[in-house]
Amino acid sequence: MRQATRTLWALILLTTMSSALAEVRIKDAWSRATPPGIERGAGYMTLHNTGEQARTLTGASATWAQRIEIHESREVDGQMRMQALPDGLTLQPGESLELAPMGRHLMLMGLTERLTQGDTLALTLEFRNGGTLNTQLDVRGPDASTSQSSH
Ligand SMILES: [Cu+2]
Repeated sequence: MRQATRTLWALILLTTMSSALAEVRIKDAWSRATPPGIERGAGYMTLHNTGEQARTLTGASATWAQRIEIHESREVDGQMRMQALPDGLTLQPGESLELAPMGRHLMLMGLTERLTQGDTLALTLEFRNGGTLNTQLDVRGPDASTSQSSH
């Protein structure tokens, strides 16, 4: 009996830890179509924390990419460089954060399929403490940029 109770608690804990984060809203998640033979892409979106606790995006996963990292592009001595942000991105309560070309992005690595304009790709965002959020990336044309989105 006691063993069964313990198992039940473990299950409840697991369920709680992997719960969907309803208080983080995702808007306008998209990516660019990839040319043939290119196994990398970038994902962009706007995140908004409607909750009362800070939330930290630590990564993402998808069936169509081997690995997804959080990166930041910045200009160093006139050249664009990318670096991984292993600590993730923290959203304070009420804060919005934009992942956009030339800035922070999700680096989609080891693509197992070509990203084709018009596709909608399922993506799971991962947050510190086990929260996840399912969203979808709309694949736009190879020249798409933030300014031509959603208007
Ligand atoms: Cu990158």
